[in-house]
Amino acid sequence: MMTTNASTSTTPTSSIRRRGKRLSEEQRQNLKTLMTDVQNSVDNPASEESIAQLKTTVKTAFSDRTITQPEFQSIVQAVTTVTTSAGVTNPELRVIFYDLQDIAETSRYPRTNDVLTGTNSNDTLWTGLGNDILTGTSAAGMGEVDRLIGGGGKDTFVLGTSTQMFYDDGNVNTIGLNDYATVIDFNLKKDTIQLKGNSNDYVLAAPPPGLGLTGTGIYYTTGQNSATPELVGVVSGVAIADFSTGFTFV
Ligand SMILES: [Ca+2]
Ligand SMILES: [Ca+2]
Ligand SMILES: [Ca+2]
Repeated sequence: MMTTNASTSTTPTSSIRRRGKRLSEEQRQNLKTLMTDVQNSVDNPASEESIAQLKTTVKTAFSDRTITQPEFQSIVQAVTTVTTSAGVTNPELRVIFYDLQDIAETSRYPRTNDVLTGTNSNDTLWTGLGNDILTGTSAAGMGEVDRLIGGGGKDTFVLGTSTQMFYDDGNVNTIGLNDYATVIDFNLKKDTIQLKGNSNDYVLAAPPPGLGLTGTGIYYTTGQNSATPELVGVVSGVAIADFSTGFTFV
């Protein structure tokens, strides 16, 4: 499952307006780059159908030589579908969603601050240009692998609330590799990861080697989990030494 089934709410400032202006050369170039990057990231025949769908969506959006905001949202959906089905790596995913960010910026879409919540299965969530709050799960995150992409702005990635730590497999003897959230585009200067409890409950270390990921793993280490820390999150491609910046505990 992906954003199709995610629930989203937008601040009241959001307005959908049809832009009469023709596509600029910059927008055209950005779309071309997007399609090239998607194509280069996907090598799985099973995803051909979703790539075809993306091409149709882009072509339809193109047909009147404008990309309205709803058309852009359709492109985002189609890209999300492709990247979910195709085994796209996290660095590739980051490049693709930066391309979408470029399109949104050159199209001057409103910068809304969004609250986006995923489902109780695997999600890829992207929230665009505003200061957004992303929660990968509608339940506790058990058995879910979610990919969170905040886009531009100052974003908050929710890996736990005051009442619930997400992505715990409930087994104190396993690392819990089947449930975690990956933050794809974390910016240590602007973004925040929200965790339940306090910093003493967690350690930051390399991601588990079996996952083939680079960056920083976030492990829960308190109580019965101290012998085998539980993986709850991975910050893709960013080395983080301590909890002094980029985290909030609730
Ligand atoms: Ca999920
Ligand atoms: Ca954002
Ligand atoms: Ca886990």
